[in-house]
Amino acid sequence: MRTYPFVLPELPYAYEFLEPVLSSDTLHFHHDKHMNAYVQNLNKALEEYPELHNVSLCNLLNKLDEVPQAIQTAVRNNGGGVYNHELYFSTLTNSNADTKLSVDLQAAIERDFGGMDQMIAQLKQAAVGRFGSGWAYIVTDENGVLSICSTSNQDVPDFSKFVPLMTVDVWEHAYYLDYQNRRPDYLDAFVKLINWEVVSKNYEERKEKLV
Ligand code: MN3
Repeated sequence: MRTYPFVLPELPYAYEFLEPVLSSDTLHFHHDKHMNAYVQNLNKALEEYPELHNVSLCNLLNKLDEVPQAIQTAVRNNGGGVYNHELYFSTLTNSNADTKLSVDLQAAIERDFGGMDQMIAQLKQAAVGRFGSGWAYIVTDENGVLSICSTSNQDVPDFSKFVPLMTVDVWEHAYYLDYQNRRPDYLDAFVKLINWEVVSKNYEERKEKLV
């Protein structure tokens, strides 16, 4: 469980590793500037509140009403930014990697969506349909039932009910350098980057991740 002071995690691969889908320039700006700003601003918000220094990020986000009013918005926006970006970067790999789904996750995808193509279509639909900035996710509940959801800005799903397995960032900073305003083109390319081994591991560990 990560707690204050939060640190910017290293990318789990080189900045060029996601090319040609996402450029090294995009990764540098996205990780080193955008994500780093969320980490620094979250720490700044929590600095004067020692009683929150041993509360995990997921617990902070899931119990925002227990966070002092003065920093609720800062924790919501910047804490969500830290959580969402960490999940986003951690579930990507090179488009040639050909990672494999676990048997359990594959069975759940068949059962809950009718197959991989249908699940990806729903994920893209949620991501394209999100007005303005936000996120789309594949989530599981405690029993392993899968669904698609989306949030706006840096909000996160309800961690007491859902464990996000992966997420796609539809803020323009995630794709503008490479795809300009063409969000659907970004999404068509982005889904080739999903690291299904990591997604499968997140699925297996769902019970430990629920808040
Ligand atoms: Mn982003």
